[in-house]
Amino acid sequence: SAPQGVVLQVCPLLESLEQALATHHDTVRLAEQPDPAAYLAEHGHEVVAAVTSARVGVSDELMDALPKLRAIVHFGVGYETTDVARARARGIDVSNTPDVLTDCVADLAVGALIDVLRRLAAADRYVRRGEWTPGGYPLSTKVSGKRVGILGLGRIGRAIARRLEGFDAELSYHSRNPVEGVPYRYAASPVELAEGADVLVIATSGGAATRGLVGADVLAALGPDGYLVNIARGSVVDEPALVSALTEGRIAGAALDVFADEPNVPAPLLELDSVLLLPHIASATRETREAMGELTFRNLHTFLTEGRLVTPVPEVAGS
Ligand code: 8YV
Repeated sequence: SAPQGVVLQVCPLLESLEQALATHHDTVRLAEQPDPAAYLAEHGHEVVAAVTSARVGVSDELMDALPKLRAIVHFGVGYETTDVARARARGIDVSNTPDVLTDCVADLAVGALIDVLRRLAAADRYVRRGEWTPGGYPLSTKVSGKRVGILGLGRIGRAIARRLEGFDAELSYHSRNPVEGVPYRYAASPVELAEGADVLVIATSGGAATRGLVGADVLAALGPDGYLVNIARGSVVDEPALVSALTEGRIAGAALDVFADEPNVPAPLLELDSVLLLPHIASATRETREAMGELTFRNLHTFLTEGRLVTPVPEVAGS
């Protein structure tokens, strides 16, 4: 059955999505309430659906303040910021925005990989500093034909692998279980994956199941000629271990779109030309963000009119 009631917009969202929510539903913006806690105490029981971002999710505290909540709709493919098991136990449905961002995230992963091996952003800085002397810029590392290990072979991991086939990459992957029907070599552990790779690309989901999966042991296995690319979540990497591996030259470089505590980037990384630092922009194109906004809206709208979500998250969170 289709629940009737207030839609709570938990945090600022894409403008066109905010407009659609305001136009078509009885939507309240929590962040714009003069006293959000007072609003929740007085009106929390009116809320049947919450719309939030992958970054913010719905905290346990907020969930508890919404006794009639029936759906949590995320803008973004990640939803580790919401305790899905807790929501399920209360009969709350949860959705995300898979597929629509896969191309852009995979495009950016490959672009970032090429950037860090060929030192493009660093070379741009060199030119802008007026330091260009013929033959003066240090040689970089070839991309085509490299051994690339992909951690997490879901939709995004596979899209990255497909693109890298065009660069004659030797592809391997690690995930909790081998994936049927893919032509890539399966590595039994992240360490084994890193040992056999020149570049390690992290494309797994975030959350408790993958926290710290790439630690000092994996970075040591990647080695001083190895590169790390992370377009997933900063939590997957032991960030202090990564910072020391990079500053001490125990890995060759890294391309990072995500960090443990965004928007805070560890200060030592700012000094390193071997690191590409991006402000979590893998899905951030006009086309993809609009598609994410539309899918977010469709999830909410279908829930409120038909009582079902269009893209519910998988049964077991994180799979
Ligand atoms: C967004 C993301 O940057 O989809 C995700 O999981 O990380 C990104 O697409 C963002 O989290 C949207 O709120």
